[in-house]
Amino acid sequence: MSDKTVVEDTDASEAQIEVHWKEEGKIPPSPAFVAQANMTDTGIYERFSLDNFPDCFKEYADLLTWDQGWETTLDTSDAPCWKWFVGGKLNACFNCVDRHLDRYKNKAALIYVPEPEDEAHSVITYQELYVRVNEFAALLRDFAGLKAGDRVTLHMPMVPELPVTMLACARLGIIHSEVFGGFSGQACGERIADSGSSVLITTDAYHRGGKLIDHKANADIACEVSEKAGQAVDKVLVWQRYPGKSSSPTPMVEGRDFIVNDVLKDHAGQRVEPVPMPAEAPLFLMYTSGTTGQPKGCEHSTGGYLAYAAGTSKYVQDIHPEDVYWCMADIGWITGHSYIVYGPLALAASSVIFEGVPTYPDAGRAWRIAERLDVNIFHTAPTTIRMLRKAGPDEPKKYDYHFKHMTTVGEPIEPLVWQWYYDVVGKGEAVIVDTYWQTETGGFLCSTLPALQSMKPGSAGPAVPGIHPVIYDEDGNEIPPGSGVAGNICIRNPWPGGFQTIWGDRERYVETYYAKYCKDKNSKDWRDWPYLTGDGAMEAEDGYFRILGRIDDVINVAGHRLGTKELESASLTVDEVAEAAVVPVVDEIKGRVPDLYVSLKPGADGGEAVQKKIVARIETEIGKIARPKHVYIVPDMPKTRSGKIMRRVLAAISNTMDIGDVTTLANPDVVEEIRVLVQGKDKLAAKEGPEDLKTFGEEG
Ligand code: 6R9
Repeated sequence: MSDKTVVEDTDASEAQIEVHWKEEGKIPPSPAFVAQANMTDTGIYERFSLDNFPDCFKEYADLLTWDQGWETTLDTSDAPCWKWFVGGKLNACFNCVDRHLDRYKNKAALIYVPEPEDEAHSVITYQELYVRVNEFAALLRDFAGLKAGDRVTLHMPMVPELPVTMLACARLGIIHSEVFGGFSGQACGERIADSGSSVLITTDAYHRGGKLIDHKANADIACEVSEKAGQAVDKVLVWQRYPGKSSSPTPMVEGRDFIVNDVLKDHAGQRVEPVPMPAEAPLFLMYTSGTTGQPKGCEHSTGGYLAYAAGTSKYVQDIHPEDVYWCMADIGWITGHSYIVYGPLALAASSVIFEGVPTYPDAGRAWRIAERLDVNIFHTAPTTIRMLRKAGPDEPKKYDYHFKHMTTVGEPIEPLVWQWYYDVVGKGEAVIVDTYWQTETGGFLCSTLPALQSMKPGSAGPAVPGIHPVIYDEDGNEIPPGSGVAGNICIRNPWPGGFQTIWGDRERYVETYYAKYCKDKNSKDWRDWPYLTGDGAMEAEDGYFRILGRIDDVINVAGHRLGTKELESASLTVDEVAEAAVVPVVDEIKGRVPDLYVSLKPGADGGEAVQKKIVARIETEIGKIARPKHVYIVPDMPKTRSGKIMRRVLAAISNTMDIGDVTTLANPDVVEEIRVLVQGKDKLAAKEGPEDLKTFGEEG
């Protein structure tokens, strides 16, 4: 990378966030990638300009097959609950399955890779998917008594029965609400109650990290929790990990629990007509990943959502039907819904589903899968990239796979980690898209279009076509591009992928996402309702956005608002460091100062020397103002099941505050280890702590 320029330190006001991160050089896509890309027409940005809004999105809607055309592209009459393609009717399952049968019935729709390596992968063709979805839809309708508009909760791990279940629901217009399989029975029960589901669909067991996990046990807890909250579950449908054989010691509850594989026999060979649904009918609910507070059920639409997932899959993911596409996210998150199931299948792609963890049994597993299946599009998150880099920095070289395209999603990626992804995982051949978006947004907000723009490590890139961001400071002033300061990134306009409301709580939807910068609460004009993402961001002169993380993750040191992410990024440039997390700790003089938590690469020496080295690096990269109060070397970071570092937990430990519920974390045990390291063996009495720290680092 050449032409590195340093953004001048600017004198930012209190309402702004200072940015000290260096600008990185740009890397163009290879001619070979450009030659085969789906989108090479620079005119697309003009077509999707605000002058052509909202009709420009017809281009995405036209990727779908409609039973009835729409009359109104964007209906704003219930602002800010936007409705797209009103009057139009379509079926999401038909669009992802039936319509591909003519050309692709014998092509892989899903390729399932079980975690145990001695279990062969299986291929589900479009024809096979069609049969399975129809039979299960018949079961949902005739056995479970479900119909369009009903909600059903799914609590399923990474098994092919999960997309089969989602698509069967979509076929009938049933609103599915998949709860990430790694979530507890308690978390699932709360979501069942919130969504008002009377049917729970689950799996008896699944493999993860070398263990066969009893998943059915969660269903019993979930039903109990939901019942207490006033929502009884009448039926629990249990898919078996190995059909015909129970893999869970948890008994079935007579009259409530049914083994899907048994009941399915009554529906063998049945076909169910796809129900044409209004475009604005909810397709699914996706609860946001916060570990505290009442979860928010984001309601996604049928027509707008599917059009947006398909359009962005085609142009940002560059999926062609002949590609082998592997997104390693879990289908239980929005990434899996949009970019494992709905987007790719709408395009007749072959989508890989992997049951296990990418570093089990060793750091080569992911690359063996890529080699065996000849995957050419790969999609994962920075947390996984860091983990793979930590566990086996040279592993990818040992395998003969070739990616044309790679994605990073979910968090800002440090330029250093980006470079490893590009050089080692991508072997210098693959383009990278850094896709910035949220559960709420249904699809991408910012990313390069890979054949049209160069990559810039650490930057998500410009807004994708049809998305028009604006960065406001705390007082609502627009921060111009290239000014070197950051603010709250908002989107000026609605787009078809955006959620329609929070299930059952419109007021919270308006309050959380629109109240801050709304120009007129009675207005029916979308221009008065910028969408608040809740993220801090900076726009460079070239229009690329750098996302600094949740605005709540900003630390105010003596009046300087520092993005935690850039401190973390500076720490990561120290060789020994594998992961870093920064949290604010109360300081009498400066108000807040950063506390730094780092985990080291295997074999690295965790002595005082490395702590000093990190502090020195932060001082040179950012300045003395950012000097951490402590540097704690920890065995691992507390993480959510989706791999996001729970800075809230670390902040509570640093400030001797109540740690709260950590049971839904991926690694709850590490929390106590860290607490002992920071506070000593005897548990200190929790302090009340200041208000801003209570919400620090909270997701959603
Ligand atoms: C898709 C997904 C949303 C939050 C979002 C932001 C962070 C996502 C990012 C990114 C920097 C990226 N985020 N993608 N930050 N660069 N490319 O992750 O949805 O789980 O709802 O999280 O994740 O802070 O607001 P979700």
